[in-house]
Amino acid sequence: MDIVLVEGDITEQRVDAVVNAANSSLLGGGGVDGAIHRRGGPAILEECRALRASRYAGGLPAGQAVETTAGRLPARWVIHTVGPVYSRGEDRSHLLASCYRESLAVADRLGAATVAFPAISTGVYRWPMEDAARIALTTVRMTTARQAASTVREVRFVLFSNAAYAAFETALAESP
Ligand code: AR6
Repeated sequence: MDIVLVEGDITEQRVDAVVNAANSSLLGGGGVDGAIHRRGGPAILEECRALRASRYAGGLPAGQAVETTAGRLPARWVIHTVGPVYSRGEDRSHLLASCYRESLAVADRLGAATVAFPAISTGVYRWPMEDAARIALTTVRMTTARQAASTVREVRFVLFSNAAYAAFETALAESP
């Protein structure tokens, strides 16, 4: 399994699955979520609404993941996951780690070979980039090491700024 870092826009990635840093409502928002819905078109929101009306009437809890179509994106699926809001008073790293783990489990169930992740929780949810990068890389490495039979062959982190890319590059070099 390869881990690849790119600086760019996740909506332009030709991959099997694009992970969305959504919120519990699943009904869209700003940041990467807004970009995915804008570029992917209304088919994604339609499936999100159906999920809210069935499996996730109370919203998708933080740390969990669920797939929809990718609409007009150059991908097959969008995997929506809800990152935790950063808190100085409470350690919520297990929820951030869970986003990566659960998204990879969904990708494996779908049979995806390539998966693109944004830096979950590092925008509106204010998680410090260096710490988020360390959690992301450690979790992806641990998860894929445990699931040797997974269909996932490439995990691509798509970083939206030079600073985000640099933080992931450092964390990649340091991660066990
Ligand atoms: N491609 C890749 N990364 C992006 C893109 C893009 N097109 N756009 C933004 N980022 P955020 P969160 C980066 O705020 O912190 C939404 O309103 C961005 O620079 O999208 O998990 C949801 O609906 C940052 O590093 O997600 C939720 O309400 C990272 O993606 C809430 O924001 C994540 O920033 C979720 O907050």
